[in-house]
Amino acid sequence: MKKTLLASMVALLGMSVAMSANAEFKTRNIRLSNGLAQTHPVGNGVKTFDACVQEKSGGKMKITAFWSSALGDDLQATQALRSGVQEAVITSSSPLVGLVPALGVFDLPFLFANEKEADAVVDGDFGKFINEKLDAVGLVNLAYWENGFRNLSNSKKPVAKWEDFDGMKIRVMQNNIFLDTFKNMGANATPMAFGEIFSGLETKAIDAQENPFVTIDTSKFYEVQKYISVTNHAYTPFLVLFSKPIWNTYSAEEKAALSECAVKGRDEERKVIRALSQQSLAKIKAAGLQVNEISPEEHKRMLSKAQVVYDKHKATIGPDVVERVQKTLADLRK
Ligand code: TK8
Repeated sequence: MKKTLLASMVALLGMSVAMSANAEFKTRNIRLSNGLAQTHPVGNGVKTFDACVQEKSGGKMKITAFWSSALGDDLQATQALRSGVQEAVITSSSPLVGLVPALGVFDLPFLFANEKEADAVVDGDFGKFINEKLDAVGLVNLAYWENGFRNLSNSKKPVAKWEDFDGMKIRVMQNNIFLDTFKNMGANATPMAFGEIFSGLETKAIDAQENPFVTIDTSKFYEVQKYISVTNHAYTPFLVLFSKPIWNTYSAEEKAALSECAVKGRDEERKVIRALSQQSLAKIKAAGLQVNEISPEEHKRMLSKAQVVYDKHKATIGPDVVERVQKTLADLRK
């Protein structure tokens, strides 16, 4: 008798401890949108992110993801966050330069040499410095995830040097730096939302697009393209953005859970995308696309050709921002 009483007292105590932890959490259904297909490694990251917030909140918070631009493109979804009608989006930084000009720093061609450098910059002080600018326009950036180094695909001809871009109709992100980079190479660049690429390529409204191998694979662009060039011309990160007006209504525990879990999701997403990249390239090859490498000399030529883009856009990005990233990179390269 005494033993059962004690056991039930212990059980009750356990329940109340669990309840007080969960009392800081309300029922929250977080709608998170994305332009990618769910099969992209961002899907793995979101799964980890969701499992983590569910665990921390005792099942009260959960993430409902919408894929393939189902809730609008990157910029539309971001605006919905700013006005507090949607909780979260995973977006490329590039279409948001109109809101935060400093984000243009990530569009500068050939800025990062490798993923390690990119991680150190975005996960470090420079990333925090950019986050403050996002915060000022109503966006809480929970973490930087990987989109990856971008490569050019097209349906026209092999591209191995900048002159080959000549006259090519290429889709670029809605961003002046990308527009200028490709115009400077001689291409006929058109800004377009991500969700319109596949049909644009299929109907030949555009000849070319540029994205990492994993995106070309999971969004099936290889079905409507013939050539791919390993240009690695830019590394544009993903931002995991949360609506600040909604964020402000959350408890400290809820905020902490989201911040910590977005980082867990990031680690998973980066692991999966890096393991998949070469497999995606192999799949693209197996689908019949011709792969063209860019020689190191040509890479150098492209980089020097791109210098005018740096000069032209430094003022709009913010000279302090460009100098800051260059200083950070110089320190890393010491
Ligand atoms: C997906 C986009 C995509 C980006 C682009 O919504 O637009 O080309 O690289 O990943 O954010």
